[in-house]
Amino acid sequence: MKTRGITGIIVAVCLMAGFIPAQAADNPVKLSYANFPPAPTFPCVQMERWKTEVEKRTNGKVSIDTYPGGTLLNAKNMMDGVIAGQANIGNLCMAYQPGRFVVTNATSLPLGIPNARVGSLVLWDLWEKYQPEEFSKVKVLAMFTTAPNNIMSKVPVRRLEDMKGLDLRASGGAAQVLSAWGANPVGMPMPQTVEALQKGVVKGLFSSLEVMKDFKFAETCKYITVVDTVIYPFAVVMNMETWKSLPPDVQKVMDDLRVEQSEWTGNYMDNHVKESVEWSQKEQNVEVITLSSEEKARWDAKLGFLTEKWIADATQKGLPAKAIVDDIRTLIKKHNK
Ligand code: DTR
Repeated sequence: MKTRGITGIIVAVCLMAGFIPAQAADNPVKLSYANFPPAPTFPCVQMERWKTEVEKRTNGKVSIDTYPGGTLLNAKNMMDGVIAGQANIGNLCMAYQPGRFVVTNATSLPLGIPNARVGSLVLWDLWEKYQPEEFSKVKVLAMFTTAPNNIMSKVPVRRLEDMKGLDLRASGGAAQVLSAWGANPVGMPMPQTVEALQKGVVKGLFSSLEVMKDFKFAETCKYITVVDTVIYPFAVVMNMETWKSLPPDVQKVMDDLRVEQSEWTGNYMDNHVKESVEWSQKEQNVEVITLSSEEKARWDAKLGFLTEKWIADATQKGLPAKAIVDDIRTLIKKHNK
């Protein structure tokens, strides 16, 4: 009794002095945030940054428990798991479900997104303009993309002919790019790629280059071929009931963070790609192969049909496909200034 009285006095004094945020002393809102890849990778780095910012900006009214490494939801059940409320928040790679996220996956067409910062801002604007039906059951908290994909392989790829029949891991739009170049795309979420490379199921992968360091792929893939092609789009979504239950001031903090977080992640990714390539060259003796402009033109020429094909397919599904592609092109110019 006595101790409780003293504790009460201490809490009251702290509150008056502003040491403890009012809500934190009551019941902070607890939220779970699920992510599929391991903690050191970029989707989880951005998750921790968002958690820190939200906890700080809500003065402790909100506390977020993060679950990296697929411990709560994995790559394939992320969206449905969040809709069902198995996690309050989840981060998903939309390329893993190409048919489900048709509009936003159009950003992974070969339209020339130059880096992750531009990609993230383009994706955000595109989503906001079209508000596709597939997001109607969730609240979107951020959207971002990887940096452009490049080839990481155990064998050198110097010419288009070297791609013939090469087993490379890729998902979604990126897999179609590999097929167009004559390679054999093998689809699987990123976390499974480590074992697939070790066991020789694939000879390399097609992804943004920060994974050379974060997944230590540089230990097995001694070659990078710079093709700087398509990106992978990601989304962070919240269960709609959770969103509706949040106090308006907390909602405002999260709303105000949406574009900022998307751009922050793009910038983080772009810088981290540079570090990863330097590390791969210095510490892992990785060779970076750049294509001559004539050789690169041969690669690019193989990709032209992909956008036309996407427009035809998406138009059939009733989407304003041509306008979506035109918007992406315009948005790239706008954000690349
Ligand atoms: N390249 C995509 C997406 C991706 C890029 N870096 C990471 C890191 C962790 C998970 C996914 C990704 C992919 O290959 O899946």
